[in-house]
Amino acid sequence: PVAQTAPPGAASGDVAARAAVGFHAGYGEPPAGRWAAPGRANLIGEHTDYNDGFVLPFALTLRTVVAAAPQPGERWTVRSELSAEAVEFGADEVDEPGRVTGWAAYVAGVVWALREAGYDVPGARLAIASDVPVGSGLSSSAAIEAAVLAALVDLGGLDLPAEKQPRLAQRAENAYVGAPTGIMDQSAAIRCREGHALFLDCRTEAVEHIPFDLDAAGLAVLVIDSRAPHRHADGEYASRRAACERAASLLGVPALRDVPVADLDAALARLDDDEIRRRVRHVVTEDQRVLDTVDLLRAGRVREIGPLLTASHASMRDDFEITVPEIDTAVEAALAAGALGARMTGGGFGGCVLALVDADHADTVARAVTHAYADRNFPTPTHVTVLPAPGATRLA
Ligand code: GAF
Repeated sequence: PVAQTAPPGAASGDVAARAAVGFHAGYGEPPAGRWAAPGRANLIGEHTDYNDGFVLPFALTLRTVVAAAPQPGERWTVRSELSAEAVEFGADEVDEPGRVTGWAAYVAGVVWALREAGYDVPGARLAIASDVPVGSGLSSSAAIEAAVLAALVDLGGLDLPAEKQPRLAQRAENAYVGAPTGIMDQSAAIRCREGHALFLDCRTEAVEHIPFDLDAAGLAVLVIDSRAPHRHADGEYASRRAACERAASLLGVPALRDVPVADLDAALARLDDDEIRRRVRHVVTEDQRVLDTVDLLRAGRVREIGPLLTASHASMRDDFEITVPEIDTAVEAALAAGALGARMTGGGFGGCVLALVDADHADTVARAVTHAYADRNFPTPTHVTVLPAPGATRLA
């Protein structure tokens, strides 16, 4: 298959080298180490995580690298290749969510969440470089959180095993940055394994690494950046989450995960609002599609997951109403050009589409999407072919 490349617009050169160079240029000495965490694509299971349900993301080889070294006292200094200015904060600023804003809030949020959980966080200097595009729905924020967390845990010798790290990174995102997201993205950035998708039960946080061997099946996953601007994504995300919580309470269950798909019709009959009914139908059927996808992958029947991906997209479009015209166009064009399945990946209202394709057909599908965009005067989409990569790690 086609090798994965950095997206257009990304800084050139190896991201790990860029982080080290940025550290040296900013602080006048080499870093003590470098820690990397990936962006993610979600194969299937959208808006199920905060309903205590199931998700199946995999990590990308696009990643964020943090070069870091300790510094005395409770002080943190952060540099990013995206900004000329360093951001510096001490314990006082960090202990009051809202004092550190912008991209540095993801770093301060991790320091804050660690301190709140009782960890003695080492002061540190950090320099960040990233190949994960920002605002494309590939979870650049979780990649920063996971890489910073890995760095601070190592530098401070903190007793925080990988399986406990996603909740802490999620807390940084929810309570410090202020985005009411679920646990999927942080879990993917931290716990994914190369060559596998991460089957995660978002209630228990139990994981199973499911072999996702695209090469062996002669397949590829094409990730197409719709380039659609995120339209009111934050408010819409929060309102979907609130609707799901309301539905669970109307149905008298802790979360929509507790509505078995066999009882769906009976549950829907108890709800009198059509919009709420459609939201519930998406979540309950999406959980089942994750389980069905996992069964097929366990049986090595990768080609056969295509219709489940496409059904997931239809459910997001019609029932959860989180897609936009650019996204639907990309999915339709990919399918018309022979993709085995295609769906939006991530929170929605823009972002990326993933298409499962025969490896030797990837370029044809990508070209078909580009043509469909041109016909509708949408901006030219970009695409990469991806392979399942490992989660957060310390680099040699
Ligand atoms: C975003 C959120 F961050 C995730 O927690 C998840 O809810 C996803 O949207 C939708 O599946 O990526």
